[in-house]
Amino acid sequence: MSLGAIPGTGPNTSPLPVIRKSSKKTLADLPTGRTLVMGILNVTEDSFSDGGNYLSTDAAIDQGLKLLYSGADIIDVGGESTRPGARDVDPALESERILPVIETLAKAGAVISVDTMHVSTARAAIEAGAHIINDVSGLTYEEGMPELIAETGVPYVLMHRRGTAQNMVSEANYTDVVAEVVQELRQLRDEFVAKGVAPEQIIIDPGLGFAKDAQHNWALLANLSAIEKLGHRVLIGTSRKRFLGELLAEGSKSREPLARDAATAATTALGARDKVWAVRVHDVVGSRDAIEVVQAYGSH
Ligand code: PMM
Repeated sequence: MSLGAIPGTGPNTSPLPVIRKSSKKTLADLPTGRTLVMGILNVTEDSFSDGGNYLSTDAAIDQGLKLLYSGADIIDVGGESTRPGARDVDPALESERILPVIETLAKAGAVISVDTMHVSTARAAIEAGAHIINDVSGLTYEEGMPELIAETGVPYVLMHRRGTAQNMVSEANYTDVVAEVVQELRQLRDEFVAKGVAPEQIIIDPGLGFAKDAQHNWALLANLSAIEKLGHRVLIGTSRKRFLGELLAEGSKSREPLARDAATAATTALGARDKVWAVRVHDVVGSRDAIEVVQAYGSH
């Protein structure tokens, strides 16, 4: 039996496809009464769990449509891997990878966010129909990004990260991770607002796994209310991340990324209980189901 066929593992969590009809087209049509699900579409060769799977435009569009019809509220399209040690991708190549995918998925009725750290890519993506910019660069954001976000008025995911993909592992030093992340996010937010970005445009993300070890991630996940106190919508990204692999390790062998989806859905349930705005995940069905469970539970 292949790993993907075992119930509860990988993208084939359900033995039958789950289809949730989607007709939304704009940000304003997104549901407001529950945590949203952002499906991950990495048009990259080296992302840690799905690198190389969707590098061709056709494969990426196919996967985007699968995410959409399995219930993703937003599709997060990225053309550059952000994992520790990842190589920088030239913004021209990044745009070449993602623009045709964005155009097609936006026409198909998807709300699109774009995972990019580059101002030129973000601008081109917005022109191609993207609705949200998701920037993981944190404290090292590219010059001109606040001005672009102010000018276009699009929602902007402001994520916490110290350092770059090359050196962020050595930056994971905190005395009080929750207080320091909140403080650094507040400073960043204030810089963006000072440059003309409206506070309502900003979505805050604690950046789990970015310059954070497993204990830092758990502390942040257990204290989302401290992040929410900044007064913005909150997004979290736990999907298949290393801290889940370490939690589920057998001996010294970390659980494989594709077999971390059930644990990811559990973190979605935790986030939904804390009323986060959205979760960024690979396995959309597992997280949509988890959110429904939390909603039913909360209504009694
Ligand atoms: N994680 C990854 C990439 N982009 N964006 C946001 N806002 N938050 C995250 O936690 C985040 C992100 C890394 O995961 P991937 O390589 O599986 O896409």
